[in-house]
Amino acid sequence: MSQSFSKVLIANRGEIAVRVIRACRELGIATVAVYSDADRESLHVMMADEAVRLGPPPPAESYLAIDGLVRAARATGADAVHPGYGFLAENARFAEACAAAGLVFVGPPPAAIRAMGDKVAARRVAREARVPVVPGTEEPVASDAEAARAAEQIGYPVMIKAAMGGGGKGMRLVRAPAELAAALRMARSEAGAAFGDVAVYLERYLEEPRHIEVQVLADGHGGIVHLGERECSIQRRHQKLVEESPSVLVTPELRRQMGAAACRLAAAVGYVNAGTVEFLAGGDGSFHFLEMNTRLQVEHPVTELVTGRDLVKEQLRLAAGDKLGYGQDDVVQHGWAIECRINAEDPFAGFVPAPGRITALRTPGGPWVRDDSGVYAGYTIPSFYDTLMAKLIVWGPDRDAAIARMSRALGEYHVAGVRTTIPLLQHILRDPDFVAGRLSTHFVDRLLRSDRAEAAGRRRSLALIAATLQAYEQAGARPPAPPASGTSPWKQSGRPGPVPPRR
Ligand code: MV4
Repeated sequence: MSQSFSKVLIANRGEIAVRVIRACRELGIATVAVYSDADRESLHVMMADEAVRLGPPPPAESYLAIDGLVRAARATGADAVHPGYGFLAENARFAEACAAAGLVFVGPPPAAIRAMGDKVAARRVAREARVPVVPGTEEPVASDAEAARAAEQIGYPVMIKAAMGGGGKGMRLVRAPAELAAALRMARSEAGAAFGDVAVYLERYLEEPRHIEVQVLADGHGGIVHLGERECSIQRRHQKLVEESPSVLVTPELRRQMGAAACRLAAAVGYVNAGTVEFLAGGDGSFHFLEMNTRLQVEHPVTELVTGRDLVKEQLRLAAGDKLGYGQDDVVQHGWAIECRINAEDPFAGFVPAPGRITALRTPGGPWVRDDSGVYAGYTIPSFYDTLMAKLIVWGPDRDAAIARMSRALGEYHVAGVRTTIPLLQHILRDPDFVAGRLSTHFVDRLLRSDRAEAAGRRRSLALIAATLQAYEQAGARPPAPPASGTSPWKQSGRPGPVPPRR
């Protein structure tokens, strides 16, 4: 490394803070953890070389408090700040505050964060870079009449999206002109409450897309490569459950096209560091730009396992001003990797968050099994943050081998004291459609439709998950929304859902 860091402050918590600490330790870089009062006993605090208290548990008073984080970095003599994902990772003002304090922000330039945070601006950059975008408006729609004209031109069904949104929050599907005005009103009000900006735009609604994203790495010297794709279609309410790389849908030619498009976008926006370009892909080889995530992603390990490259070390190197040092031809994908997110949520109670004390824990091992966890036996999962406990990632020479290995590893995972999503993950891994690679963004909803689950016969617990979910959805309109922590305040979805019935 040209000018490596001597100490890095990690402005995050949980498994991703642990992940960054591990990379730093291997590089001989000292680490500073930060923690809220709810995280005194957290694994990232125990693993870092030193730790600084931020404040009370609410994110606004701890992990989102820019001044406190910058002060902690200055006080400990850190020379760089890694934001992880969520919290302040995509906050341009935080990146600027770091720079103003003489700290290197381990992420892209503030201008790139800003441009990609504004979805209308991001679509413009993509169009200008000849990246296929979903047909839609080039500007936010100013009035109902303008929206109606635009929708006719785009063709129904259309999707209303918040200009400053992302990640699926504040979206509204409109199937017919008669529904448009009411949907616009709702979308604007949701966007205003969640993002502080009522601007919305329209896109053509793609019916059964797959969510495929491309990992890019860019240095500050004109070097840009992509590290292939991740298939992220297996999700529930915009929370991914299972991710894999490569994608069964992506041929070498499609990979070349999507990769080149992602690199063109990164170049056009002046990107430096690791970033992810999200696409919706059809089964016919078509793909359309959705948004760019200007951070390290939760699911980055599947890319690491198939490319053999440590993305956090790459981030640190690139932030220090290094050149990539290799080109696209040097990037090779080998074998197949799958990640399962293990959340402390009760799948038998409408996926209600299940914080509490982990009384016993046995984690899987064996060849090509990786457990990226933020917890330990005896640890109490606090209720203030998101429910992600751990990520289980496996590698195999091909998809079938990776699926078999993941099933085996999930079977070895024992968590006592809190409910987890492991039972649902087991069902997904055994599902005939999943095994055959028939994936779409509707996969989990379909799996959890009670009739389908009941038809699964011997898979009794799947029927139970589906039935309890249905009961919760009927009782409370919707099960509790995932907690908003881990997202920036302007990405939060406003108020939480109704409290589900107790069993
Ligand atoms: C769409 C779409 C269909 N058509 N846009 C959801 C997350 C956000 N980033 C965008 N999302 C979608 N945008 C158009 N024009 C369908 C989704 C979508 C989705 C996308 C990726 C993964 C899961 C999803 C689940 C439901 C809807």
